[in-house]
Amino acid sequence: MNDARAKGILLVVEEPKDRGYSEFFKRELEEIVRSADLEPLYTFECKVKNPFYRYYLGKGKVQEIKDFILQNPSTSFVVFNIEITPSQQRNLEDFWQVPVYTKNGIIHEIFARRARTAQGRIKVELARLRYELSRLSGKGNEFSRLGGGIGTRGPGEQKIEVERRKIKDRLALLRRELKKIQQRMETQRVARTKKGIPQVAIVGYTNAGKSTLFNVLTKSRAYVADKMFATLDPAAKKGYVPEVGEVVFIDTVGFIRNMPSTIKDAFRATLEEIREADLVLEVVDISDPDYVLHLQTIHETLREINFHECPQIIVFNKIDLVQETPFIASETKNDYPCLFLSAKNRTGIEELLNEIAMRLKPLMSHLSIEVAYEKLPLLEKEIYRQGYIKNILPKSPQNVILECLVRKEALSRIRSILEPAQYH
Ligand SMILES: Nc1nc2c(ncn2[C@@H]2O[C@H](COP(=O)(O)OP(=O)(O)OP(=O)(O)O)[C@@H](O)[C@H]2O)c(=O)[nH]1
Ligand SMILES: [Mg+2]
Repeated sequence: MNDARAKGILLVVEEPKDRGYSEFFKRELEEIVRSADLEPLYTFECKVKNPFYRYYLGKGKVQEIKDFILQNPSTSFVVFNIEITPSQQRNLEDFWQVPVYTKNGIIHEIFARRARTAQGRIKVELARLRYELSRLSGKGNEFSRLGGGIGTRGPGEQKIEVERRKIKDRLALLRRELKKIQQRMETQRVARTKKGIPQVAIVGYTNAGKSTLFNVLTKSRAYVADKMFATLDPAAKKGYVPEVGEVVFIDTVGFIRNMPSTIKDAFRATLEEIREADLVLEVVDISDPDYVLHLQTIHETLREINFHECPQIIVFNKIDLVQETPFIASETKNDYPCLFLSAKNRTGIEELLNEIAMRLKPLMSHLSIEVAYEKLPLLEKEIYRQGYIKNILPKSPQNVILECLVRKEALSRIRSILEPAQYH
């Protein structure tokens, strides 16, 4: 099955600002390439202080790669972990005679393939067009050089202008479409919050197991895959937490370090949805050698959307893949509570539910209500939507005492069922 995958060279360039991260970039690029259904054949690493104009890389390196391609005719692409200009890309393609990609280009491609809903598709196209537009600006400079003397508009520049206009028109159309869809979604979201059900957002690095955990907690079947960015559209579904009652869990798009800014912008709104959450579960793949970096990325991203102060639980997932439970330093955890589990094997889920319950309980009020038997069914129904009944005790032939836990925001509705005097 995998034999049909195109094989290619990974080029990991370490720029001075990224010193020391090349191993991480290498693993990340490999994973991104695999997620795009391509196969890494060989990885070249190089340090570049000052990029060269023509090929970005020095002549020696360009030739070394050319020799490798000649000796390995199955090489069908080269991918860079950094951005190079469109002209450098073309020059290299001419010299190596294989397509040249960049990491950001591939990420846009993966997002384009994964988007399922109308909203997801529009966001991905918006991101891709913005990316193309940014590259066109580079192209414009290069074309204008061909365009003759100072002050004249060369033919290249005019062509670029037409392309740029086309992209801008399409961008405007897509933005309008997206706005319409988002207004619809906003209504649904408001309805959800109004109901007063606690919300728990599941966030984390891509491929950490967020959707797997979401499925376990909500007993549903969101798309799970051993690929990066399997989830693009946030999913929200109800689950049940003991002593709290119904809780809405929100599955989200995965984070990645150095996410292309175009994609980040497109999905910022999606991520901002989690700002309604009462609690965040940060899912981390403990079996990944880079889990500490992943955790940092999550914290940085939450800070970017100004959401780092929300109560959080760190969930170290895939514990089944490690021999020993590692010691986690407190600065790594940011002092948040943490626990270890396997979403796939469903071990540690009960402990997680207890921890969630502990964090959500302060949102709930304990009530002890004396109520007439005939009002009980109506009240029970309301409470089960908003919380949890702990006990029903007979008080008199007409009345019972109902002990329950209800979300604070829901108190007014319960009040409207009862007479205020009966409510303690
Ligand atoms: N061994 C093991 N594998 C797991 C566990 N949880 C999830 N996985 C696997 O990890 C892969 C990624 O899982 P997903 O749930 O799709 O991850 P995600 O975080 O939603 O990924 P994106 O949506 O791409 O960001 C899948 O192959 C899962 O089967 C676990 O506890 N143990
Ligand atoms: Mg997912």
